[in-house]
Amino acid sequence: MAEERAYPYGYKSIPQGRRTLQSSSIPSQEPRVSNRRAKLAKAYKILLIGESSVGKTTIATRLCEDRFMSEARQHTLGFDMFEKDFQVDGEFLKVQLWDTVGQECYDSITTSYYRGGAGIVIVYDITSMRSFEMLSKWMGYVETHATADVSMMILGSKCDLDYLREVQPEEGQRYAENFGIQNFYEVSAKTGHNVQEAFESFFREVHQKSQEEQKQKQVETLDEPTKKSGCCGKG
Ligand SMILES: Nc1nc2c(ncn2[C@@H]2O[C@H](COP(=O)(O)OP(=O)(O)OP(=O)(O)O)[C@@H](O)[C@H]2O)c(=O)[nH]1
Ligand SMILES: [Mg+2]
Repeated sequence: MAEERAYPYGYKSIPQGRRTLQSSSIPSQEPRVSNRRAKLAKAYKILLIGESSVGKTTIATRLCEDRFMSEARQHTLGFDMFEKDFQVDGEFLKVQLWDTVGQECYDSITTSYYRGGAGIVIVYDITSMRSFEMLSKWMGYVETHATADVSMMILGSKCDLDYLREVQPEEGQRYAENFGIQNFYEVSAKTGHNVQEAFESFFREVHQKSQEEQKQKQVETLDEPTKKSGCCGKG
């Protein structure tokens, strides 16, 4: 059930939790918030990708609803969107977590949803070497469809099942490092281990990158008249 949370500055609440979306109603651009909310919360679209059954929906449910989904599960049909509010360095952020289906028959549909994504989280299952080997397929999609400087995180899921482990933590860490990805964590949606920590660190990176880009744009705008004066023979 969606959680209601009190906010300061007289701004009542943002409902959190999951919304199942019809593919026709899914915006492919950056998430929009109302003007009033926009002043208070910056919104980011984050995509969750990875092979089927690695635990993407279960991780999103743990993060946004703080519960573990039971064994009686279903493959995600189309897309689910989870919403979560975060506070980073005193600023309120609204995060839309797009949980995509991992089944291969949906591969061509999901590609359009990379547009407008500020961050991408790729999940593999530490008890499945195959899901780890398939990271290269997902990295390929990211390279093809996402913006070049998109923030990324890699998660090794189900770390409570250590006795079934097929992928060592160092292998995951090395893989992430090879791609220059700083945020790598092993998590368990069952126990909640590392879930909050991983996403908090990732959202901080996403937010900082966005702020740096904004500053850069301001500098470029300020530079503009100087360049023009150069054209008049003074520069
Ligand atoms: N023990 C354990 N089981 C988990 C964990 N996370 C997910 N699972 C189980 O793994 C199964 C698959 O989880 P899902 O979240 O449905 O996987 P998915 O990646 O969303 O799969 P698709 O929607 O088909 O792409 C479920 O039975 C979950 O209960 C975990 O941290 N520990
Ligand atoms: Mg799912």
